[in-house]
Amino acid sequence: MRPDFEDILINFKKDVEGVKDIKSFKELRDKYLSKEKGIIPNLMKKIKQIPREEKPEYGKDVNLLKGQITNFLNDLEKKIELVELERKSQSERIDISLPGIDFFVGSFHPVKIVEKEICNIFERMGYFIAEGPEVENDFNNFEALNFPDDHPARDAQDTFFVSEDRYYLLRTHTSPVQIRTMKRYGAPIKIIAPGKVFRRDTPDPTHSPIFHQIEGLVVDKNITMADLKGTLEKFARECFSADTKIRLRPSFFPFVEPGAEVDISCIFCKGKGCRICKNSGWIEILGAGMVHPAVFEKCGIDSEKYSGFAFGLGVDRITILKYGIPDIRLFFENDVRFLEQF
Ligand code: FA5
Repeated sequence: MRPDFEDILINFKKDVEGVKDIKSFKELRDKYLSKEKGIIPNLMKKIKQIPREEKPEYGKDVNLLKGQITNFLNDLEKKIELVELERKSQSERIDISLPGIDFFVGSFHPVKIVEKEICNIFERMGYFIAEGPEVENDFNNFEALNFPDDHPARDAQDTFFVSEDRYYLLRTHTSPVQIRTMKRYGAPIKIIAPGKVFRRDTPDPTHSPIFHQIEGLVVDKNITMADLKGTLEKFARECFSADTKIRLRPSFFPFVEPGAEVDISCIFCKGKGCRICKNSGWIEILGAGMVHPAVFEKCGIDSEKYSGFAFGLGVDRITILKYGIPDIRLFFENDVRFLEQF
């Protein structure tokens, strides 16, 4: 090879040492091979000025030089690409041993969990879900439910009224949904109505001014107290355990006749008597009875033709029983440490 070409090759090898990344590699390649300014293409262009007899030798040496530099650059490009790839995978590497980014996951409130469970039990028995507003009127909440004018439940001591004339109020139970449903759809009916209710009760471990009830209402021909008892027995077994028993005690609600308080056998001592059932072996969970004919009349249903039963259960107290919660007020304090356990 011509000595001046050998010098070019030596300089090229020195330049190669300065190549650190793909950018400096491209600069080097352009310096030697770019069509306009590259050293090798320039040498090729110069062939015209070379005396004729030297041309073959010159041409051969230029091609040799070009071949060596091109081969070298091709190898170098592959190496540089590998180095770049390695650098990229290092800088973008995911350390799977690092802890993940924690974020807050919400959950259902315990009262809502139990409300859903109870609704599911009744839905499986063919009940539809009905709803009513939390702000009610006196007619639906009291009058149509056969509460006499001087009934203590109508007293400001017990009820949150929302209008001066005391016609509008926060419903004190879910029973007004019975009235709304009967007036709207007539008989037959088979519904449950879950929702919030409000009473001016002083808070204590088992009382809260806001709590939750589920109302049940069945109206059809030939509905008897035996249907009520069988339904509640089935509910108690599904909600608590298969060996749970129920007991009906006579009681008074103006919108049912006869009326009853319904107890379940204590789920903690299985009826033997313990601190929770106050040694009685029984725990009260709901009120129930046969729909009073006066209520049917207010709603335009013929009480000679139809009969029905109704019940109303306190969801908060059932939740307390199911989870062994010591105080109803925990449901309304919104303490995440309490709520996230469910
Ligand atoms: C009623 O509210 C009737 N409407 C139930 C009813 C419906 C009877 C249909 C007959 C036919 P009572 O006032 O007993 O009944 O309340 C029902 C349930 O609500 C109680 O058994 C209790 O579990 C719950 N409860 C009552 N007051 C409170 C309160 N302040 N805090 C939490 N739960 C309560």
